Amino acid sequence: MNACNACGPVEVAEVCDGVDQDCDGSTDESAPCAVFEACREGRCQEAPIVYEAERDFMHATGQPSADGWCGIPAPEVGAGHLIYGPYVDTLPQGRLVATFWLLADYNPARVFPDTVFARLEIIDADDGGRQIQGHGYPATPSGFGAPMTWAAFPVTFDNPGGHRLEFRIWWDRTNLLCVDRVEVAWAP
Ligand SMILES: [Ca+2]
Ligand SMILES: [Ca+2]
Repeated sequence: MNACNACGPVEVAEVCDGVDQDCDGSTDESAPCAVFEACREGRCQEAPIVYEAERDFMHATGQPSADGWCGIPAPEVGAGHLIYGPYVDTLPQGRLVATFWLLADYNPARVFPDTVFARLEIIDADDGGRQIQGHGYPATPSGFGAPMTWAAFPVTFDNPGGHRLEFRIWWDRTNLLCVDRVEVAWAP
C-alpha cells in the first residue's frame, strides 16, 4: 500500500504536481523545477532568483531599513558600495537580466533627469573584476519616475557561467537611495 493511504515510509521523491508524494503533510515542498522556476500551485512556474539587500549582500556604507538597505546622506556617511556580493557561481550561462529594485529621494524641480544618483554594476569576480555589462548602468531620475517610489532597473548581461558574480551599487551620497532586492532571471 501507499501513496498515502497507508503506513510506513514512502520512498518517493516529491514531484511538482500538487500531490504529496512523500506523505509528510506538505505538498511539493522539495519538488525540483528548472532554474528560474519555482513550484507553485502544482506547476513549475517562472520565478526569478531573489537576493535581498539586507540579507544576501555585504555593505560598505549605508544602514538597514524596513525594506532593505539605505544610504542616507549625513556628514559622517561616506560614499561607497551600498551593496556588493553575493559572489554566486551557480547562475546559468547565457543572457540574463539583473533587476535592481531601488528608491530615491530628490526634488524633481532641482535635478536634471539624467543626474546619476548611483551606478549599478555587474562584476565577474573570477575575471579580474571585469564589469560584465561593459559599464556601470546609471540610476537617474528618469529611471525612478518619481521620488520615494520603488522602481525596477533591469540590467541585461551575458553570464559566462561558473564564475562568481558580484552585483553592486556605487552610491555617491548626494541623495537618499534605498535598495530592496536584486532579482535575476533569463533576459526576455
Ligand atoms: Ca511532501
Ligand atoms: Ca508533489
